[in-house]
Amino acid sequence: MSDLSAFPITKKWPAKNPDIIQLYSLPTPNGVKVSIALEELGLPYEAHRIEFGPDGVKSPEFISLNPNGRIPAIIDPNGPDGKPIGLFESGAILVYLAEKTGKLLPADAAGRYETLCWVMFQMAGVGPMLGQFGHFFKYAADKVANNAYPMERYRDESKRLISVLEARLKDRQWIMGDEYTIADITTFPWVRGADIFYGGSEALDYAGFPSVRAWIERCVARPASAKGLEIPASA
Ligand SMILES: N[C@@H](CCC(=O)N[C@@H](CS)C(=O)NCC(=O)O)C(=O)O
Repeated sequence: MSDLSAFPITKKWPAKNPDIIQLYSLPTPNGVKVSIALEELGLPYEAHRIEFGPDGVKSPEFISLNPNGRIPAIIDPNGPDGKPIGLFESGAILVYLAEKTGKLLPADAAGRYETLCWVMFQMAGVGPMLGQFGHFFKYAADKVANNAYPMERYRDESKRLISVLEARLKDRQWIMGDEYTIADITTFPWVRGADIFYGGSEALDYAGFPSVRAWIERCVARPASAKGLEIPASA
């Protein structure tokens, strides 16, 4: 049996089966990237639901695994050289899981780097911009009632980024063509989430992005991806 005692997070959220991947997450657009990848890969894992706030993501035990205090994070008891490894940042976790299994990332070097370009495009652009849009559009709308500029700035940049995706997906099934990859897994939960969580599809003009909408439907129609969207479930 694997010994995870070097990871203080396992004291607060004990592993029932320390021999399988431990996922610390919530079903948010960043969190579900990892549960979707784990489901698509068919890897055994144990999901721990970590709430926002001082008893969850900001607790010393969680911070010991991710100094940034944000889900998702994982421990893989069978990491490089067979030793346990802890990881945070959804993009890094997806690359790790893809490389560990040789799946969800094209085998040829050029395809692999092209996929990573789109993963970075999401990590640095789509996620942060749509997140800020949602903040001003939904959660802090009362704080900017007299100043539309913050919402408009992030709305317009979000629309521009989605138009980049629209062009990419016009004649492709998935971001990388015929292969479903970590580029799709990192991106679709955010574009879908701006509608589901923020009610932003009209403000972001989703009607004008038919290829993106059809791609989201294809992603959600994959049973493993649909399942990952709900994990970790509430208690
Ligand atoms: N760049 C990080 C972002 C993670 C992130 O922002 N997670 C949010 C949930 S979607 C979170 O944990 N927020 C908690 C907080 O802000 O206190 C990643 O992709 O893993």
